Amino acid sequence: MEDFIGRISISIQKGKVDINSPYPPDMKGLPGAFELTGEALENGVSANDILTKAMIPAMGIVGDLFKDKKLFVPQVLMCAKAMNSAMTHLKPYFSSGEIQKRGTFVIGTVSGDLHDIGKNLVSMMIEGSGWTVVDLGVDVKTEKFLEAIGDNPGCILGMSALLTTTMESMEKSVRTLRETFPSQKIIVGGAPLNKEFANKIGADLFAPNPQIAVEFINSL
Ligand code: B1M
Repeated sequence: MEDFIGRISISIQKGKVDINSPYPPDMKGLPGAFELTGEALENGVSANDILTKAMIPAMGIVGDLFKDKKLFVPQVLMCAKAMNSAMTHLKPYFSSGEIQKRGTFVIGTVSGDLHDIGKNLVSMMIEGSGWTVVDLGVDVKTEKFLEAIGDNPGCILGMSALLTTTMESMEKSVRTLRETFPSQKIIVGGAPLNKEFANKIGADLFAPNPQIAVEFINSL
């Protein structure tokens, strides 16, 4: 079992998706996260062990390296892709209830803003740490956030904004959401934001990177 756990972890850390993936060049022709996860399950390794001992710690390592600028966006996207390919094998176990999900995280890029690369990274990292993610996409109006919170009681909400102009829509959305759901946990992120802005608009956390968001929601 340890062998599979270690190999799945390495394949995710290195962004090795499957046997046909040419990335990373030094692993060309080798099985990736997809094949190794399938094999591990066939050999009796539990879905829960694969998730909690290989995948989640691997994405944690990736997040830390990204935070420390030792990995960059394209590499992190490959790691997330590798993790997602492994997840396809685990999905049936999630739905059967064998794996306990930590909760639901609703995320969207705020109204007027079409940037989604950062948001997608956050979604993938949070999904990789064991949460169900409801991704509302980009240009999300306040009403859509309200509806999603209503549909997912107890969820944590994440909002992303990349433009100084759309920081205003974020502020409006947070203030409106607070009127209906005063105790809703809200995390905000995006390059032009900072802690002072998050405090001013009444968000619970400014996450400068996905790993801070992961650490925060896992601590709740
Ligand atoms: Co746009 N754009 N863009 N753009 N774009 C910026 C943001 C800009 C800084 C470029 C510049 O002028 N230097 C500038 C904003 C200026 C400002 O407002 N201060 C800008 C502009 C002006 C525009 C347009 C207005 C351009 C135009 O049409 N005249 C237009 C606006 C469209 C719109 O949204 N309505 C526009 C369009 C676009 C593209 C469509 C071409 C494309 C987006 C493609 C896409 O997302 N699918 C694009 C891109 C790619 C960029 C840059 C080059 C890169 C953004 C990015 O993806 N970075 C950007 C310049 C730059 O940042 N260097 C720029 C990588 C990404 C991983 O980082 O999103 O910051 P980021 O996410 C980080 C953290 O912020 C954090 O985690 C991520 C990883 O660390 N994070 C969170 C983000 N959300 C989080 C949420 C969390 C937690 C952490 O919890 C919920």
